[in-house]
Amino acid sequence: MFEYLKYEVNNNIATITVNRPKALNALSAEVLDELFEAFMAAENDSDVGAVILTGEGRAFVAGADISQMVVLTGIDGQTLMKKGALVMNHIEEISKPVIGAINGFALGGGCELAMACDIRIASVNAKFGQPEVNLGIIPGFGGTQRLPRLVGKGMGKYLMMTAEIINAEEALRIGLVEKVVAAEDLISTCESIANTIMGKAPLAIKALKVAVNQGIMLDVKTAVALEGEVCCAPFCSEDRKEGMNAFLEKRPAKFESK
Ligand code: CO8
Repeated sequence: MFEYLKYEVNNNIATITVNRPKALNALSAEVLDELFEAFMAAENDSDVGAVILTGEGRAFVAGADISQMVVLTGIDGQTLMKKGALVMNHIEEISKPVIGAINGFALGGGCELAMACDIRIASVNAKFGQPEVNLGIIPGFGGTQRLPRLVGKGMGKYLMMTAEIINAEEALRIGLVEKVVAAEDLISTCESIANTIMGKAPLAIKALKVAVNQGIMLDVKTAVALEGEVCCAPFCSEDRKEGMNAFLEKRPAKFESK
């Protein structure tokens, strides 16, 4: 189905693995196209309740493909930037939870890809950074915006201006990742988190994503009004009745609606 990705669905979890290990999974235009298609497939598959995104070998993704970018004109560069930004937005906006399993280098476009995920779990071997200024460019797949939103303006500028590569513990300390685990536990930890989330009401998870992703770009008052609008769908669902009745009846809830 894909040349540069592995795509597997097991137990309602779609695992997407960037599979170009000889180039440390660098994001060529072709890989970006396939990522868009793979996330579209996961979104459209009613058997899929969550997505795990990871990389094959010793990298998550070591960035946009420098050997492809080196020959681009300014206009071609803009086209690539738009493609990358579109893919990251698409990943962020799908209705299902996306967990980044960061197994190794997550640099440049790779760190931007990780930041498009809802939740990031890092292996102790993971390394993060935005080294674009070393190449005479700046992050172009959303990094200048998502990094400060995750780690703060000062730390975001520090990382982007110095191009410093940080380890998983430092990424955890600054809030770039949510957990750090042993390499051998990475996928099972992500699967366990995916299963936990899939046990909740899907409409609530979907609404949460919209409220957080869209609300964070607004002033608080407007964002709270958005939260009020977005919470209507889960509140009006059968799952709300089920969840509340289950609590009162002291039994686990069984959610049905998608
Ligand atoms: N692009 C293309 N090939 C890469 C990339 C990359 N980003 N990263 C690694 N590779 C290749 C290497 O060229 C090498 O290939 P080969 O074996 O054919 O020589 C292979 O992967 C293995 O890499 P190394 O031998 O360098 O492995 P090391 O363990 O010595 O080093 C590093 C690992 C530290 C990860 C090193 O490879 C490195 O620094 N890579 C580049 C990291 C980087 O600068 N990333 C940012 C790229 S720019 C970007 O992502 C911007 C996105 C938005 C741009 C929008 C504008 C259009």
